[in-house]
Amino acid sequence: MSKTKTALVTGITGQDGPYLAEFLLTKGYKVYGLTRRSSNPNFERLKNIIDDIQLLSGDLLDQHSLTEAVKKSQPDELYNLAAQSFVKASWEQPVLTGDFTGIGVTRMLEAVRLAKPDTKFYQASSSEMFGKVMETPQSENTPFYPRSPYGVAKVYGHWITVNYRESYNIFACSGILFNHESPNRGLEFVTRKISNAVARIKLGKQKSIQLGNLDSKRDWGYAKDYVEAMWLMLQQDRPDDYVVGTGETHSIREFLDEAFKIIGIDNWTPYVEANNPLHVRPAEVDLLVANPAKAKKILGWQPKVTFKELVKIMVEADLDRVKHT
Ligand code: NDP
Ligand code: GDR
Repeated sequence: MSKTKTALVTGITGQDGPYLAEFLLTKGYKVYGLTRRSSNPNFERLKNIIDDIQLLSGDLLDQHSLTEAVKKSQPDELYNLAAQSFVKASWEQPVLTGDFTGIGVTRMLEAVRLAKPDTKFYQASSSEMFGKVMETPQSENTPFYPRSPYGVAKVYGHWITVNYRESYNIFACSGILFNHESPNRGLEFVTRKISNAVARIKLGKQKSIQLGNLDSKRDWGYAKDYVEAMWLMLQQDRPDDYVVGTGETHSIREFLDEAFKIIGIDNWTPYVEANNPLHVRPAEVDLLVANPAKAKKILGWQPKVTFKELVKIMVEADLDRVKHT
């Protein structure tokens, strides 16, 4: 009989953590999740699996708690999803973002090195590392040019992961994931901000939506598809880095087109205030589009949900949620 595998997931309370945990549970894993102390814990996204996982306390700023979490859980696989992940906030809290999203990766890797060095390690790297893109589409070989303190911190996290692989022979992979969304996306991110506002406008609870730059383009996929790619990376014979995305790009305007169409509105301009200074960034990432050929060839990974389907999933989930609140 094969041994039950154990996984430790940091960032378990975020968007991706619960989807990944659910996926690992269906594969028969014992799943531990790392959470940080809060006066008002919010386990809403964990409600379907809370009884099936074990939570451990730890903070990316606190080396001891991370090492203890690895010691206690003895994971075969560690998925490091925890980060300050909101790009706009990284200009407001650049030092904290560097500490969580950058140095936090070193702390996690040190925990592995000290407590269980044969753990397979996944680092949640980001397409934001490409920033002011040096080529299109972006692949594993495209040079980085980050455009925010968040992007800079992720570049650090990426290279320290590569460095621990090369220095200590740790099975460490970096997944360079492009934007992935879902009904569980935080309300501050543009897709969910739009799907939620569209639902509220339809149900008469909101009149308009304030946004920033509508011209930037993103390669948007569905979060549930992307957690499978994370897992696949750790099932290979050797550790490596992979770009994960759909290979398609769409502007915020196109997202608005699709979202408003679902509630029967073709011209959304009366409902949208663009270029609101609160939401415009000091430096923008104009265009991201993945070249996911390596992930397809080596991992056999392909996205299942299309852009249009993604918008529909999100708007319909918010219509349902708003109706019942
Ligand atoms: P979220 O912002 O939804 O979740 C972030 C998680 O990190 C939360 O569970 C949060 O906990 C936790 N966290 C933050 N700070 C700390 C800390 N100091 N100590 C412990 N935990 C902490 O992110 P996503 O789920 O969307 O993304 C997961 C990872 O993937 C992130 O690293 C993100 O940067 C990266 N990424 C995401 C992409 C996307 O499109 N979603 C694309 C590419 C990369 P709490 O609930 O307590 O705040
Ligand atoms: P991003 O996602 O910065 O790509 O990072 P976000 O949804 O925040 O922004 C996408 C684009 O939309 C423009 N935009 C707005 N964005 C927000 N949040 N709010 C607005 O009102 C608004 N108006 C326009 C932005 O300027 C930007 O061009 C996400 C995060 O999940 C990161 O953690 C992850 O690494 C990357 O995706 C890949």
